[in-house]
Parts: sequence; structure tokens; C-alpha cells
Amino acid sequence: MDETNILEKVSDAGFMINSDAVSYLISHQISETELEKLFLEIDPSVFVIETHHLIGILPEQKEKSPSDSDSFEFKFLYEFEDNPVVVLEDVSNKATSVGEYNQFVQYFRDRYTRLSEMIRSRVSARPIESLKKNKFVKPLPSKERSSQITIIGMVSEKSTTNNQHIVLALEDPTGTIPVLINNKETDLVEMAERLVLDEVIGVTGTMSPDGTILMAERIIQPDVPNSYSAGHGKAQGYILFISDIHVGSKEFMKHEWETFLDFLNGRSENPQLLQIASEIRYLIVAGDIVDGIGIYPGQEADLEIPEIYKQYEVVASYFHQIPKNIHIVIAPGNHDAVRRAEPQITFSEEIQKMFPKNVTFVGNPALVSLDNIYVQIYHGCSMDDLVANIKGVSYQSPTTGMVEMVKRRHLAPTYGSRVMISPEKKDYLLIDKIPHIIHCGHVHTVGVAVYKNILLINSGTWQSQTSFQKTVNIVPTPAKVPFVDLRTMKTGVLNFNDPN
Ligand code: D5M
Ligand code: FE
Ligand code: ZN
Repeated sequence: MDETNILEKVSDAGFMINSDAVSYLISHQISETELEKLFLEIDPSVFVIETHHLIGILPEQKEKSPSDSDSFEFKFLYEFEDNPVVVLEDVSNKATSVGEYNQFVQYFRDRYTRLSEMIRSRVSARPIESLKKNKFVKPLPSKERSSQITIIGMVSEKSTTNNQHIVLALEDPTGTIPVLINNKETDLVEMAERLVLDEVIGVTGTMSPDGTILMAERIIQPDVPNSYSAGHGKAQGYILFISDIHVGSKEFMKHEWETFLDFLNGRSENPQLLQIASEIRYLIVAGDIVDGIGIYPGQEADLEIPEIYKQYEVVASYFHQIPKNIHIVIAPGNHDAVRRAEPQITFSEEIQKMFPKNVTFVGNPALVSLDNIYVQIYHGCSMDDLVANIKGVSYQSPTTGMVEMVKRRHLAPTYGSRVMISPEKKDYLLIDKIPHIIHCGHVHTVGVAVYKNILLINSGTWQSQTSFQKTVNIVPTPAKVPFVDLRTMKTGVLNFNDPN
């Protein structure tokens, strides 16, 4: 049925209907009999039919609602069953933290152990305690004094002296030691300047003559070996990456978003877009699917939809319009209705059941295998810390921050600044298994890069610049969708902004 027919029938039945609900019915290709049946199921006290009245009542969207033009035969190449998702790492269902002191000790122990192992596989290191003993027991013999030693620790302090030397405090489970980076060692200083608090590094150097300070000659981050290559098997088709939809915000770009939904459904003029749409297998969503409520002071003034469940109903109705053959994976972000501390547990049952069955919900972060392509999903709140603390990391080039994550093998290296961390038994923010693709959002700018054969993707946003972002000079690049062609592992970015 078309819009006029639907409106006529609705009014005959004594209801009114809003425009979102009409689009929803159209996207479900509702027939006259189905609509009549629907009227019987809607609570008679409802005055205006809205999308949320229809979710759960209507049958799942009909298979394939392809291009309206019958001159081009649009066909989806993959069935839903062809597009498996295996969740490899995710805190959801496994969270145990209540934030006690002991749990923080255990959490940081796990982080230190696993990151130091990565460094230990390349150098042999000794416990910090063993250096201290030398000081108190007896002075090192001069030969040993000048010999190189390596320690592995967490950076717990960092400062610059008047003479531009850098001093770090490095901490391992046995003790703490100061480390000096001499201002003459320009390469080393440059690297040390980029270190952030709480990251785990190895330092090779010699002890000062009085045995109190380690003089650094080399700094080692866990990183990924230069020779690393994951290979990518025999996959085909496309993965699309989006995030930061911010439904509910006055700045949500409804028109551009609907153009994107049209594209997914094979409704576009451009043959190249049609070809891609026909081969999409996965759509990955890295958080901030709604704008939420109470996320920052004064948010009410920026909201089009001031109720949280209403926001989820609307975003869910959009996901109902995505073809059922595409396997969708959704993780939460800092604007979503889940706990704020990371790792974030996935959405509640109540929210999940609003969405269609082709959605797999995961926590933030999560590592998923898409037909053996490993994708590390992380919303990206730590990017604010990385931009603030590392030279050259910028909002305009979000993959610069993602490179820093890989070097530290950690998605949120600094604890307690912009990122709140919940001390789980295991550190879920560690990049343990090396993924083929890392997908972040949060900063609202699109970026695609390759670092040591890992694809780094930031998927931008569907929200135009907010007044807040204007004050801090964040310039979003909305309505753009990065994708990966699995045949070649080459990337591209689709643009859904109006041409002009
Ligand atoms: O974040 C969208 C972008 O705006 C992201 O780059 C962080 C930035 N942002 C958001 N809130 C703040 C505050 N309070 N200070 C500084 N920068 C901020 P989103 O998660 O969508 O709000
Ligand atoms: Fe966001
Ligand atoms: Zn965010």
C-alpha cells in the first residue's frame, strides 16, 4: 500500500498516524488485510499511531524490498545464514566488578602481566626489586654497573626537569624506579614525550653510579611486530561500518540517514552503489546509537526526543528497515543506556527486543569474528585522552589515535581521566588477539588507515555539529560510511551527504 491508501485506511478506522509510522508500514510493504488486522491489535485508547505501537505486532519485514525500478534486477547475493558472527571477547554476561580496591589490584595485575609478556617475548627483563637490592646490599661492581639491564613497568609518573630531561616512574609488582631520559637523546625524548600514564613499557639502560636511577637507552612498547600479517582467507562481500547515529538529537541527520537506508535496500540510481548494496554481508555499529538523556549538563535543550525509550523505539524502527540478509552487530557507546564504565555491558533485554532478529548485540569493547575476519569494536572514549596527551593525535585524523592504541596494545591506556574503567578480573580493553580490523567511533570524524597490516577505521557520525562541538572546534564529517571489500581487504567511503 502507498502512503495515501494507508492514511485513508487509518482514518477510516478512527485513528491518526505520524509520518515515521507511515514510513515503517511502507517499508514493511503492508497489505490491506494486514493493515486491517493491525487495527484490531492496537489498543483502542491509542489516538495517534506511532512506530513503537507497531513493533512486535507487524510480521518481520518481508524479504528483499528491492529497487522500485523494474528495469534493473536487484538481488542480494548473500543470505543471512551466509553471514555468521562469532563473539570472541565481550564482558557482557561476565561482569563481576563491584569496584572494590582488591579488584583494582587484580585488574591492573592482569593488565601488567599480559602486556609485559608481549614485551618479554622480545627482551629479557628483571624485576624492579632486584635493582633496589643492589643499592642497599652492596654497590654493583663497576663492570656490572655499566652493563645493560631491562625492566618492564607501568608508567606511573612523568615529568620534565628544568633541563628538559624527562623523568618517569616505572612500576612493576615488585617496586618502583625512576627512569631518566637524557635531553641529548633526541629520538628517545621524542618517544618518551608521547608516553601516557599507565601504559606498560620496557626500558633498557644502565643504572646511575649511585644505583638510584635507570638511565634509558631504549624504550619498548608492546606494539605489533613489523612483519605482522594476518592474511585474510577466502572471504567475499562487504562489511559496512557506522557509529554515532545519535537518534533523538536535534542534530540527527534524518534525511541523509534515510538515503543510507534506501541504499541498503537497493534503492539508488548509481550502478556502483547497487553493486555494493547487493553484496553487503555485515553492518557494524560502534555505539552512540541514540543521543540518550542526562549525558551532559543542559542536554534537554538539544533533544528532539526527550525520552530514552522513545529514542530506542525510533532507532529500532530504522533497523527494522534494513534488509534481513545483512547481519548487524551493535555495541554501545557513552550516549547509550548502559553502564558508563568500560568495559560496557551490552543493552538490556528490554531494548534488545525492540530490534529485528538479524542484530547481534555485543558490549564495548568486543572482538567478533565475521566469517573469520576478526574485528575489534570499540566506541573510542579514550580518543579524548589520546588527543589531549599525544602530539600529532587529532580529532580531524582519528586513525592517528588508533595507531597509538595498537602501539600500546590497549584501547584505553590511561586509567581514570576521560575513561571510567570498571575493574573486571580480566582487562577486556587489552588488544590481545591481533584483529584484522579495528573499528572505533566517538570522535565523529571519518578516517581509514593501515598500520602494520591492521585496518583502522573510524566511522564518523549521523549528527551534524552540535553547539558544544562548535565551542571546542570539533568539526564532524557526518553521513559517510567506510566499507571493506573482503575480496581484497581494500577500503572505501560512501558519502550520503546531498550533492552540492
Ligand atoms: O562525542 C562526540 C565528540 O565530542 C567527541 O570527540 C568527544 C567530544 N566531546 C563530547 N563531550 C565532550 C566534553 N564534555 N568535553 C570535551 N569534548 C567532548 P559524543 O560521545 O558523541 O558526545
Ligand atoms: Fe557520539
Ligand atoms: Zn561517544
